[in-house]
Amino acid sequence: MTGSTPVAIIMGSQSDWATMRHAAETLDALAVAYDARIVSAHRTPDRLVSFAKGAREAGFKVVIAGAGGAAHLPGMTAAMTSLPVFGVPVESKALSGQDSLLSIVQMPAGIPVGTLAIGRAGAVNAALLAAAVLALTDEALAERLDAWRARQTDAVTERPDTTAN
Ligand code: RP5
Repeated sequence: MTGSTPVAIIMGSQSDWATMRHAAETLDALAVAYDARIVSAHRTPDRLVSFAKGAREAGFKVVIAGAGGAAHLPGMTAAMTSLPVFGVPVESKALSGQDSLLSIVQMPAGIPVGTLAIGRAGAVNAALLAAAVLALTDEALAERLDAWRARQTDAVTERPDTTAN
């Protein structure tokens, strides 16, 4: 962890990387530095406490936390840091991520987690939100974010390719 790395991407398990890599790739596209780490609320609780309590001092500005199932990671992280925490519900096998979503979104008043959509869309949007927060004080990043969105707009064709499946 270094002071020049503004975003922490944490996830509960290696198995979450298939989803959370989309957050990482989006930050790569915006040239935003991040540190991706496995931090499990259940299996490595001491690692979670150490990470969350030290996140601000470590120089992070925003935390993206992805977890699935009984997904306590984003909420517990938010309980131990006042940095913005964006939660990504990972699509679970048993309940298709509905368990993850409800675990993350329904925080009691006082400890906020900005909860995104289930799966890849949530991971991409968490990265875009993190970038938008950082862009409040970084004009060059604001321009890269605008350019990213303009490219997305340009990529939408007027009509569907009717030969595609
Ligand atoms: C959660 O349990 C993780 O966030 C992951 O989504 C889920 C399953 O973990 P594994 O059993 O695949 O390691 O803590």
